[in-house]
Amino acid sequence: MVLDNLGSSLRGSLDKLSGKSRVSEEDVEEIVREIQRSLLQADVDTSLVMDLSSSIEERALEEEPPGGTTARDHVLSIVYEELVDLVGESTDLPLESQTILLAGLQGSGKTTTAAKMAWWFSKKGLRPAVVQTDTFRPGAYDQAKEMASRAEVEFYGDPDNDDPVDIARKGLEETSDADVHIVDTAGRHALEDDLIDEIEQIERVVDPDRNLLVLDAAIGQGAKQQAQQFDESIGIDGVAITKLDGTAKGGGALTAVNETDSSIAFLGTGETVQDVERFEPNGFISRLLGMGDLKQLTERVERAMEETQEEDEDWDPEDMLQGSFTLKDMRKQMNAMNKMGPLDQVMDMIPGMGGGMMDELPDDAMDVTKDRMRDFEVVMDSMTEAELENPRAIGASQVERIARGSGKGEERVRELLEQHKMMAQTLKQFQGMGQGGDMERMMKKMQGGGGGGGGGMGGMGPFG
Ligand SMILES: Nc1nc2c(ncn2[C@@H]2O[C@H](COP(=O)(O)OP(=O)(O)OP(=O)(O)O)[C@@H](O)[C@H]2O)c(=O)[nH]1
Ligand SMILES: [Mg+2]
Repeated sequence: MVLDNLGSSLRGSLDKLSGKSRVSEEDVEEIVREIQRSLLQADVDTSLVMDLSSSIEERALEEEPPGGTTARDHVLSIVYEELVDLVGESTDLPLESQTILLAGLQGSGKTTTAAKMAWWFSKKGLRPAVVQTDTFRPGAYDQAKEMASRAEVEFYGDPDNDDPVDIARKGLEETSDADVHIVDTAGRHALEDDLIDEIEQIERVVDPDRNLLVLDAAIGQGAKQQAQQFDESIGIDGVAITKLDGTAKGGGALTAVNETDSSIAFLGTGETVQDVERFEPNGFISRLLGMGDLKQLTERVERAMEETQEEDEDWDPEDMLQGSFTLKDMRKQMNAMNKMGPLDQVMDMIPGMGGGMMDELPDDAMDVTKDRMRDFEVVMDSMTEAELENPRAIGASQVERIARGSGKGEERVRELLEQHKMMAQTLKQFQGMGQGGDMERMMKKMQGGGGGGGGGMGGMGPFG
């Protein structure tokens, strides 16, 4: 994941501020150094890094922390705002009829992203179609067709036609019933004139509402030039960053976004059509800083619920964000999680478990965690309704009974209670961020005010 170690290294320095009411110049310098190191390691453009760190430094030293805010929270909220500002807003994608053209180098993930985006739009109630115009790579047609069928969306391609422009034209005609047309194009190993010619011609015929550049997260500083060239030829409105599930650093993609004055639209986090997320700057940075990303998590839980028909009349993930977080909520979350994709991705979104925590785990920790979750299930099965609803009331004698009943040992039972407490606490912090704990409203508010410099969000005490 992008800037993976930023969260953990930064939290280290920030923790040193705990208990202090003022930050010293030294403190700020150390924090800024950590940020610089992480960003540069992640291949973010040097001048961007310098701009960012100097504004953090300036603000941390000059701005007065709002009353009652600790030094740590004050600095954290500045870092947060500046990082949100760096990654920028999410590309505007209205949920309406539109045509989207995908561009990018060979293997960047265009075809996969086309199917993922189509799947995403279909989940939003629109009717998408994928049009495959790649006549360059043998197998492109079959691959795109296969992926579109996995996404359960309409598909057009023609393996017998070797004119991509003609395919594009016919594709739009043949799929005219669809609302959202996603046009996939061929890639080349480098930006050659014939690729540029081809995509310009397709662009003219397709007349897209949006052009998205698909970039592999592994692309380093080279992203800048590539982005510039595509921007010059067809104009880039947004970027889809793929393969964020790998070890890639992703900073190059951030640089490309800044270079083209565009924004990030989607993040690809795996090979299947469901491994896609709409980019959300606030959630993204929260996750990066190890604050968890509740909105994404809620969305994934909802999806997982729908898919497994487990939709439970009594349970709405939103409730969890509003009021009390019971062991039942935690169990639902765990159940859904198994259907939500790779555990480490999901973990990243859980408040208190994200970011650095994953880095610190040994390689086989994920399996251990899976075992632990299974144990937690068994432990919960040995609890009464009342205990599940109000775990705080569970005392030593109950722990003993539950341990005996589940055969899992008292330590496991306590671990579960600990874990629940931690999650509940972090949720509370998030609730505190909005007035009246309204998560949706808070997110909107933050999106409206975030990144605007000044102290827009600082006053809300988001980390208090
Ligand atoms: N792990 C992972 N793999 C991905 C992701 N997106 C794409 N891939 C893989 O990357 C490889 C290339 O993806 P494609 O979608 O075929 O890329 P493309 O840009 O269409 O490639 P060309 O058509 O040859 O230019 C495939 O093996 C995909 O499965 C992602 O988000 N995560
Ligand atoms: Mg392709």
